[in-house]
Amino acid sequence: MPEGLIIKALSGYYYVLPDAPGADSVQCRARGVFKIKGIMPLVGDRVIYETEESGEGTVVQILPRTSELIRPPISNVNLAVLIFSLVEPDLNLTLLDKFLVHTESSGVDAVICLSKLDLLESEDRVLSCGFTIAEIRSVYEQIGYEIIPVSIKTKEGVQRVRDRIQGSISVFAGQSGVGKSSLLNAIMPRLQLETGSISMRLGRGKHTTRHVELLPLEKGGFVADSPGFSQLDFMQIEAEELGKSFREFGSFASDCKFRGCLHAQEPGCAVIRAKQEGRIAGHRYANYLQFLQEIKDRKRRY
Ligand SMILES: Nc1nc2c(ncn2[C@@H]2O[C@H](COP(=O)(O)OP(=O)(O)OP(=O)(O)O)[C@@H](O)[C@H]2O)c(=O)[nH]1
Ligand SMILES: [Mg+2]
Ligand SMILES: [Zn+2]
Repeated sequence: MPEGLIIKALSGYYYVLPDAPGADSVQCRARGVFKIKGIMPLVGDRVIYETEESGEGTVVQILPRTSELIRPPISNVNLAVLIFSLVEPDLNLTLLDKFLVHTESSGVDAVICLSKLDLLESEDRVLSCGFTIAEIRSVYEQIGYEIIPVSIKTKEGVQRVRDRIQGSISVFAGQSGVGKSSLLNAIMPRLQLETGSISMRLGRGKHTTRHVELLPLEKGGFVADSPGFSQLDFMQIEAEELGKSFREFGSFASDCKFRGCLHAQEPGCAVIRAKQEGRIAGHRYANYLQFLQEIKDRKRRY
């Protein structure tokens, strides 16, 4: 039976791109057994499928996944391109840190694009989050994240993003209206993905993109556009795991006095000490504490 890649999922159908070069995607249903087992095929899944005479197919097996993201729902990506606009909507560092927890805990590398650079009258402007671009860069680059300021108007950063995603399987993720589809159009003008405007009243996008879809890149690899979202809750991560998703905590956490230290108020916590010494950014630590509380509150609800 042939193998292929799910490039789109829509209304109960999975669109499987056969491995054979030049072939069109096959519209497939999934075997009922997946539902019973509680495993649903995801965009990004490599699958084995069979075709019927009608030309439609059935997904019969999902091959093991190398990674799995919940938001956006996609498997087997090795890079998440997190798009955060500097303004319209305003940059939200708490949401960014939450996304980073999600990618870290899923074992997916992340690049951060700061979009709509052209809308800032000066790059030195202090943003509503209280930082300048230079300050944000300094914090996140030190942790080990690549930061790419971009604009589809001036084309700044576009080539850098194009180079970065070349050859890999990546997904563009971020809030609605930050410019994910616009940036993809700038990278590959032939795509002509639909883009939307920002609601003046709400100051955010209108969910123009409705589904996750993998798009083949010209020189190899795939990139997925995805619908924007504003909420991200911690459905799977445990309190003990959270600290591991903050890359910069790692080198300090091994010096904490207690094993299983949650870096909240434990005596002899090396992470708290590092924060006091300015070696961990204050807002990152504050977000850590907020997420820890959210995880504890979630547990209490069940
Ligand atoms: N000035 C400026 N506007 C931009 C830029 N990038 C995107 N926009 C505008 O932002 C609006 C939203 O862009 P989209 O590409 O639809 O945003 P999206 O992230 O795909 O949104 P969803 O599909 O709803 O998740 C559109 O009006 C774009 O023209 C940019 O670099 N500069
Ligand atoms: Mg879009
Ligand atoms: Zn600690």
